[in-house]
Amino acid sequence: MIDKDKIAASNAETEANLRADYDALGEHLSRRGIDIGKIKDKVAGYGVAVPSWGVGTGGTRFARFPGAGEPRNVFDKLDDCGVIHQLTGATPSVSLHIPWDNADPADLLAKAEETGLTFDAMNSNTFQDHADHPLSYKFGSLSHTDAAVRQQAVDHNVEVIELGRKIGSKAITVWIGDGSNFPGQTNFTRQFERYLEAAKSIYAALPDDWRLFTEHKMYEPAFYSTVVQDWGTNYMIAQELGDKAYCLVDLGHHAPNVNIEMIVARLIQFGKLGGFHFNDSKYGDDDLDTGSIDPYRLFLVFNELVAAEGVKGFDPAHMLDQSHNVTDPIESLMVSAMEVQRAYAQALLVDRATLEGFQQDNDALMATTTLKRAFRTDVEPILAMARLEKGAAVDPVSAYRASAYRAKVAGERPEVTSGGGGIV
Ligand SMILES: [Mn+2]
Repeated sequence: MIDKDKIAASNAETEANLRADYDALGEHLSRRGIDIGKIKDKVAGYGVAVPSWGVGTGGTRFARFPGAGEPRNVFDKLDDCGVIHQLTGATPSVSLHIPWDNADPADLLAKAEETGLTFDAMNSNTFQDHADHPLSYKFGSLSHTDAAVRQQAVDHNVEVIELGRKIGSKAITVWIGDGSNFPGQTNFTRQFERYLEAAKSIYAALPDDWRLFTEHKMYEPAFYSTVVQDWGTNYMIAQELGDKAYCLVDLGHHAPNVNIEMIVARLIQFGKLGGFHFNDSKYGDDDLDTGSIDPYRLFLVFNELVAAEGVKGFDPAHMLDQSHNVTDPIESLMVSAMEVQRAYAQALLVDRATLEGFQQDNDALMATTTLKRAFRTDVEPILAMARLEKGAAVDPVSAYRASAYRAKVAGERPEVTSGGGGIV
């Protein structure tokens, strides 16, 4: 973790300027009838989970270039995640991925306490073979033609739930790579029937206070057809399974130009929005940093979420899911967490009563201008003040660089040579 005095020293340099900016923004917002303190309190209470796999350097299908001081195991990952939360105050939980993060639950809990973190949704993995699984997932997992492979995949998911139960998690996210690469390779209907039957077996193992999130993705690794390819299929799954089953929306898992915020609205309307994997994309499932390409879309998603606040049972999980090839993953995850917070703060500024009036009057121009006005407001002083007040860093990236944390862990963690390509 980073020395608290170093964070305080970093904050002292900018505190006076921040207070002046915050007061000026407060005055501006009060003219719009908005209490800046209320917005700041909501932002301060907001958290997004960090994916354990996000703190390692990712890669592409072509190569992976390891970074200095990469985490060697789940405990190193939790140290890195602890630093992200320490500096941003925005990432209180971690989403684990099994088998990558398999460890003794008591040791995981001890490390979580040491780093000030809790565990968010668990993630299972049947898109690659496991050393201790005798059968291969090459031709699928939950939808495989062989019942023994399906059972092996179900058993794995049940084990992940069991581990999650011991460490305080309350949800499991299931994403599978099942599909096909050739027309005719599979029977779409039979394959989906097999998937549903297997998913029902996982659902049956869910504790009463747990939720099951299924995650859709248009393509990859299957390039012709994918079993859970879009939100429509995902919604059918959630409907078939029951009340504890919800849809997870990964922003990168849609065709270009798809109206994701509208999908979010539909899932909210029918009580099936389970949560998010935030990231950004230009072409496909690029796993780029959240808000790095299309911050307006992120804002529009949050506009739907803020509009739904207070709806009974509305409690989507918020997680980041991105891959870092050219940046220090800790820096990318800090910036992304702040981008998510920024979109939330901007969405809180939308004048909803006025917007509704323009919608009712079919005043398209003024309706969209109302949204834009909130989006254009620079809310950085609100975010920074929320961080300052909770002892996090006003400028997390500067404080992180000044701490030399990466150089320190690089000395303790020998560089891992790449075992091959692929996003890991
Ligand atoms: Mn995802």
